[in-house]
Amino acid sequence: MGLKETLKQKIEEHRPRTAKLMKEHGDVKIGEVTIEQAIGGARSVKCLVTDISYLDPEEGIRFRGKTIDETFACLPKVPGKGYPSVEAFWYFLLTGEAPTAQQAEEVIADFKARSQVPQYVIDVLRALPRDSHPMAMFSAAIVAMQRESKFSAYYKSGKFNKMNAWEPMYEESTDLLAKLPAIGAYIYRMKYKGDQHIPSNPDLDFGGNFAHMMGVDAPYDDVARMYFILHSDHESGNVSAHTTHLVASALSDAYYSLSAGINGLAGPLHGLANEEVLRWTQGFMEKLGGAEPTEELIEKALWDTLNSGQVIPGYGHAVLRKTDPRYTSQREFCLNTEGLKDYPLFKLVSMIYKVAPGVLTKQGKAKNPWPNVDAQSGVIQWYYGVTEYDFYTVLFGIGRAIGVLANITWDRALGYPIERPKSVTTAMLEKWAADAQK
Ligand code: CMX
Repeated sequence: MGLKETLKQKIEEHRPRTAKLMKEHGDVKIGEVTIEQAIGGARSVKCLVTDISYLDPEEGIRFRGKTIDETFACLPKVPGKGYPSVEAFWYFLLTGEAPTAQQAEEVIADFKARSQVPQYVIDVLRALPRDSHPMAMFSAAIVAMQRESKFSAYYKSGKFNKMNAWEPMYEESTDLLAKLPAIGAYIYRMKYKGDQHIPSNPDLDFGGNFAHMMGVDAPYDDVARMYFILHSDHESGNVSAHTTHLVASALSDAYYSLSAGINGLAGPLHGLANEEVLRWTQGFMEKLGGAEPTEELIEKALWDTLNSGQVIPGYGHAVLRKTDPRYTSQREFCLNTEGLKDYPLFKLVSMIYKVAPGVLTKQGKAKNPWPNVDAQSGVIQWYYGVTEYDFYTVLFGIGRAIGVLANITWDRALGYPIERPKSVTTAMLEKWAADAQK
């Protein structure tokens, strides 16, 4: 059975579970909200539902119930390569089932058929000032394609049926995802490689073609596959996933929704942290002026950053309370790759890993002093020659699109309503606080 038929079957099996919970158990309480949570960014408030990934504070992410290693192990690898295709992973995230090699090949063929980027998107990118941030370009390219929306066309068709709305959402999510490698690579080469472009190679999968269009040799294709899969999903409460879900809840289409999510990813406390990590390390190296980095010098630089009121990029997390397994997975890749394990930037990042948790613990503010995904990802990019670090969050965005687009397809499948939490006033909080003291 192909992806869409399998997805349809999974949706039909799942719908009665959601319907039963709503009808028979809708009033069961799963948590309470404190004043701290209301003011403090809804930390730990359980009010989103997804089965696509789950983030345990101690263990880290599981995709469809599987750890990162289990996920990589269960999916068919691209022939002759070390990692599965993004297309196989898309199948897995959508259905919860690992595809066979044949099913993965079918998805790869389907993506290829949808991957042509319209010329007007290129025109939009070229019309933007060349010093625009790559994330602004990426977001603009995505929203520019809104006129292609199959979901919006279906909504306006006069035959809109909530039960079938997942189909056009699935279709346009696949359309959109399949185009992202070419858009990302176009931005990269327009901005940093003298506007010299490399045409897409129709024989390659998502990650392979991305590496090819970027102009970076193997094993960068495997790096791209690993990177996109690792960054795909981190349950639903993070800014990019939540924003995409929120915008889609108004029955906005995938183009509007993903573009909004990408804008959230562009914040320095979220995806832009991977750029900030490189900015921090490069600034540190410059100040050293050729001297060898030592743990003492790193410790001083970290304190300087904290004392200047800034955060240490790549460290801390709103949910995680241990080292992010996405960090560990990339670290292991470095340790297992000849050349990378002795690479000075990797050694520096490893040294920061030794020092930063102690500094943050001593400062006593961050609830989690351990590194997140962003602390490590730039090292690998830099090693393979992608040193333009203001581009790094676009890479994150291509990966994140896989997870959030799978999620909004399921949002439509399960008929999730428009999101609309309730706000209260400060005076109300003060009254409830006073009442609680009586
Ligand atoms: N450096 C310095 N201070 C930090 C810190 C860090 N890395 N992490 C947390 N803190 C501070 C917070 O700013 C907060 O300070 P105030 O009380 O003055 O506001 C305090 O510690 C408590 O914060 P927290 O509850 O531990 O963390 P939050 O849930 O509020 O924030 C996060 C989480 C990720 C935004 C924060 O850890 C941070 O700013 N980290 C650095 C940026 C970063 O790496 N972001 C990427 C996260 C992963 C991703 O989304 O891509």
